[in-house]
Amino acid sequence: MKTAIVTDSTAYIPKELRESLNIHMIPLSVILGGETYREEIDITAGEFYEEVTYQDKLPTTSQPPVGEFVELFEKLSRDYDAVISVHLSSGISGTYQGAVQAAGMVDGITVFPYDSEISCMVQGFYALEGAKLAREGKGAEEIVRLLDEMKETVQAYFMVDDLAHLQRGGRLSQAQAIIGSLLQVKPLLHFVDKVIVPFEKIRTRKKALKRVEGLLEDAVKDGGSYQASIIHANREEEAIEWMKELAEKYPNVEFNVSYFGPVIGTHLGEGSMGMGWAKRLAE
Ligand code: MYR
Repeated sequence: MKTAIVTDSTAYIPKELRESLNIHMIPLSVILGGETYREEIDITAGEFYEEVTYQDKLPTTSQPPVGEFVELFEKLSRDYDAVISVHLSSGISGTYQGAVQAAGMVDGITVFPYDSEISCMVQGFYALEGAKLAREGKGAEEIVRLLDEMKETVQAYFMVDDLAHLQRGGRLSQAQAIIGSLLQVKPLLHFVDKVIVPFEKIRTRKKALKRVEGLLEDAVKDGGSYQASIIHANREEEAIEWMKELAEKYPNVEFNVSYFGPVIGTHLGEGSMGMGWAKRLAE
């Protein structure tokens, strides 16, 4: 059985890595200054964070059209028996639902839409591990089972400089009053049941990062083999510094630095920083 792996642009897997593992990508779009850009294709993260500062109107985002999923799945049906389509959390975007709809519209290939219940490089971990398992010849159902197993070990925490972006985009699932009380602090955020909720109120960025390190330390103390990604919104230097510090302390964790690209950056704002990790399945 030949299984293809698809993910969407919000995994922000670098193009070369995607290509080396044969991961197919469907882009979400950002609407900026009246123009629609498919992220990772028409606009880079760097271009987005620069351009956004010149615009009076704040950007918005949109999910891929269902037709694009249908087209891709049909193309894949020529060479594959199955496809696992890994997407950002269904609680924050209709992208996963688009894959589900398209799955019911194509013949000749079995589509397994997969809700990562998260986004960014942590979603990327599912696509990367899935692609490695597919390369080893594992069947789609087995891969989905293993990804579900990995899900038990996934954690991610992030902080934003200004909660107003999340509030405006309607992606913070709490009563307005609670959000209001959080506007004065820098809460750590995380996903619970597919949606973003505050994890803890923390006053400073430094303390928030320390707290995330503590959560990582707890999670990886079994000595297993983990991968972690530090994810930043136009704060690469800070992210690299943090990664170097952590890499020295946690040798059983393989770290990388990734980014909040245009679509996720629209909802989090520049300056956001986070980290996510998962226990490894395959080498
Ligand atoms: C759409 O228009 O469908 C895209 C909506 C994207 C919402 C993004 C909300 C923030 C997600 C933060 C992910 C952090 C992962 C560590």
